[in-house]
Amino acid sequence: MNISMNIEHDLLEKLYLKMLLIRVAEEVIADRYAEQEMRCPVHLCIGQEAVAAGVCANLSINDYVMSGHRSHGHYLAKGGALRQMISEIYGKATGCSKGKGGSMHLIDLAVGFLGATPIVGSTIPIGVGAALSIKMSKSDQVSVIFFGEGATEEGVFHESLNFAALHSLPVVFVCENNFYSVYSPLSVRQPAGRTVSDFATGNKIWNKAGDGNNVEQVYELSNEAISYARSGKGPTLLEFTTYRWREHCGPGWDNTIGYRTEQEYLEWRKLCPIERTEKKLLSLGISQATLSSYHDEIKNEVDSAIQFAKDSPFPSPAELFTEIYR
Ligand SMILES: Cc1ncc(C[n+]2csc(CCOP(=O)(O)OP(=O)(O)O)c2C)c(N)n1
Ligand SMILES: [Mg+2]
Repeated sequence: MNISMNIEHDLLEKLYLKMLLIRVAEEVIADRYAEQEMRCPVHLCIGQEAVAAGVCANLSINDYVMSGHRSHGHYLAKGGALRQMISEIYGKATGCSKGKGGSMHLIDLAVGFLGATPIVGSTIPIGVGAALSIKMSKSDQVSVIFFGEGATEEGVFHESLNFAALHSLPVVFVCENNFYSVYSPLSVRQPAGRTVSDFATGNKIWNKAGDGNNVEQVYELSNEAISYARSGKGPTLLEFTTYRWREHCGPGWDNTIGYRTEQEYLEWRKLCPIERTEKKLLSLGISQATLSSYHDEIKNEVDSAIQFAKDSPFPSPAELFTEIYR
C-alpha cells in the first residue's frame, strides 16, 4: 500500500497524546481493578489505541461515534470526558451514564459519542440510523461505527451494509480486526482468505484495509474514508489489523491459557503503536524529556480522575428507574 507519511509534527504529537491518554487510563484501571471498587467488567483496548486516535482525529464534536464492549479508547478519542468515564466505571452518580451503565455503556452526547453497548453488532444499525438522520437533515456530519471483526458474524452487520449502500448514507464502518473473538481465532470462525473488506466490496461500498498499529496510516486512510462519506458519496468501510494485549475481559493477561501463544503476543508487542510514534517523534527532534513530561502530566490527570470518582457519591436508590428504557 502506498501511503504518504506526511503527517505534520503537531498532528503526530496530538495523535500520540491521545494514544497515551488511552493507554495510561487503561493501565491505571488495570492496576486498581483488584481494589474491587470497579464493580463492572472491563474490556481493555491496550495495544489497539492507534485506531481510535487516528480515526477520531478526523472528526469534530458534531460527528457521531458508536462503539461496543471495548469502548474506552473510542470514547476518549472522540473527546469524551475522562472523569465521567472513570466515575462510570466506579458506578458513581458523576459517571457519564450516571453510574448505571459501567464500562460497557459509555455515552457523551456533548461530544457526539452516541453510545456503546456490549451486545456484539448491536450498535451497527443504530449508527446507520444516525447516518440516515444526518442525510435527512442535510447536514455534513458523518456517523462512525467501531466494531470488532467478531461483529461481522452477526446478521445485522450485513443488513446494515446493504441499507447504508442502498441509501448512500454518510456512515464510516471501522472494523478493528484483532483476530480473536474472546478465545476463538478467526480460523475457526470465518473461511480462510475472505476479508472483512470483501463484505464491503460485495455491497459496492468503498473500502480500504490498513495497519491498525500505525497511527499515521490510520489517520490518512480514515481521512480519505471520512471525507468520502462527508461529501455525500456514500458509506465507506475501513478494516484495521491490530492486537489486544490483555485478556479478553479483565485487567490481566491470558497468553498461557492455550488459545494463543506468548510468542504471538511478543511479536505484536514489538508493533506497539505508541512506541512506534515515540520513535518517530524523537527522530523529528522532540526530546525524551518532553515525552516523559507528557506521560507524567497524563498520569496526574488520570490519578485525579480516579480520586474524583472515589470521592463521588453512588446514585441514590430513588434514581434506579429513571433515564432507562423499560
Ligand atoms: C450478540 C452477542 N454474542 C456474544 C457476546 C459475547 N461476547 C462479548 S465480546 C465478544 C467477542 C467479540 O469479538 P470482536 O467483535 O472481534 O471484538 P473484540 O473483543 O475482539 O474486541 C463476544 C462473543 C455478546 N456480547 N453479544
Ligand atoms: Mg476481535
